[in-house]
Amino acid sequence: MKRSVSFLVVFILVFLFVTAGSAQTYKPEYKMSIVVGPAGPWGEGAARFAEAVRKYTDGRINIKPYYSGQLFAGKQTNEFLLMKQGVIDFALGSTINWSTTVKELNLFSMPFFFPDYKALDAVENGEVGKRLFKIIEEKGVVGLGWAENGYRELTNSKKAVKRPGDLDGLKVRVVGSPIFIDTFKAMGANPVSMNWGEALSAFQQGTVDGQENPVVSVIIPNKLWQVHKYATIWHYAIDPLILGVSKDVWDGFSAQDKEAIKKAADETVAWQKKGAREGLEGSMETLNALKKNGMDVTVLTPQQVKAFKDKTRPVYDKWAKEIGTDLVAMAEKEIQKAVKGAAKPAPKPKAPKK
Ligand code: X2X
Repeated sequence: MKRSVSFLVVFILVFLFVTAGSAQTYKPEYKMSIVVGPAGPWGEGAARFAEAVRKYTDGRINIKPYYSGQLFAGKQTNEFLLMKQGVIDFALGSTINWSTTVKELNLFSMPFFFPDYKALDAVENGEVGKRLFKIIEEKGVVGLGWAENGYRELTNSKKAVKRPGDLDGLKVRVVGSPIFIDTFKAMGANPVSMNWGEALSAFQQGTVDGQENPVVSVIIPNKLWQVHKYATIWHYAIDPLILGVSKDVWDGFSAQDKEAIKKAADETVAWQKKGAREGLEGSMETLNALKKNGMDVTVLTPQQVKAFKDKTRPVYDKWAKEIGTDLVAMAEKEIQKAVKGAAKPAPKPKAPKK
């Protein structure tokens, strides 16, 4: 009798040990942070990701997107820290907002640094992108993919901005990341840092004159033509998004669920990037949408861009040191390669064999 009792106890203990090792204790809801609202490719990308994860994990992982910065109580530059601390589980987050914690991410905010999307993709998908994901992982966030807010363009309520002198005294709202203050000061403007959550009412009240954000992801969904008549298309900085998950949360998922999440992430970022670039890779359709809504749109010529770029040279010098000159040099090499590759004439077709 005694023997069978102890046998039973051992059996129960072994059973508990084995099941504790394999059973995943998942949260009923994983919180996902998004700075902007649900409209546009940024917000829609988050919803699609949550949906795809639910589908591919057969409902085991339930992600809820929290829009308009609800999870960080206004201060968008806190997003990364809150992920690290486990307050936020997932985010489709801007590299700008994370750059106050991860200084290397300022690479993307370097003024007039990325000439086109090909160059950006080459950097994200190459050694630099891998290094950046390694850095963020060491700081507590696993990167699942590169998505995009887009090239940041200027809008304002006062005048058409075509040359550096046009920015003199213009009050421009920027994100609370110091490189933006440096860049706009260098170009002669009067930058004011402000969270996105307060920016829309500041535009309405006219407490600032302008702002800078991408056309498809922010200017159109927020109908900024209602507050700003002038737009300057100058591609002065790019804003990649990272689809990320808190490392502690990630480590708690089973191998099978990690695969499912990766699949959902790959699909989401491909769709999202395409959406953020819609109409901006050569066609004027998207800019016409701004004009139709009454905006005065100036697309700067390469010479006009150069005048602004020259002004920001000291910003480049200062921030290359902050980011790490080796990382900046690596990115520059990849950019040059991408630009040259694109300029190369297509190889001649081989003569058919006789
Ligand atoms: O605050 C902004 O300008 C925004 C929405 O683009 C970012 O989150 C970086």
